[in-house]
Amino acid sequence: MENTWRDEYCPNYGHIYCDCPFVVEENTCPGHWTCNDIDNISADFMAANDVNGDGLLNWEDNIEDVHAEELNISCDFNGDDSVDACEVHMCVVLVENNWRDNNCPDFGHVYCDCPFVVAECEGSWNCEDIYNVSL
Ligand SMILES: [Ca+2]
Ligand SMILES: [Ca+2]
Repeated sequence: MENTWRDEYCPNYGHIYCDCPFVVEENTCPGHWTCNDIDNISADFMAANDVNGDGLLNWEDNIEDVHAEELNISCDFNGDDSVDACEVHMCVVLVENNWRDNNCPDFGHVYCDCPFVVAECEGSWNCEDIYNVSL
């Protein structure tokens, strides 16, 4: 706008060129996974490995021993010897954050809620119950 104005009123004055004074955060990290990607990867992983379709990955799925062992060690966060969809999901989130630490340390971590419904535990309290009980 300034230069258009100068063209009109001071054509001999020349144009002005200014560097942008505002820092636009270069917050990019090529190849990173979004929560959406992580959801899809987790779902694919479950679909590929949950042979009997009960929503859990464990010995019953005939996964090769070593594979299942690794799976349990790295993803069985509650130690019940099965890996449910949310544990897979959490595992993928950890993998992603680990990757970011190595490749884009300034990019920050991703936090994703588990998009899967895992088996309900009858009589258990959910967060809302606990909130109500705590009052
Ligand atoms: Ca299974
Ligand atoms: Ca588990």
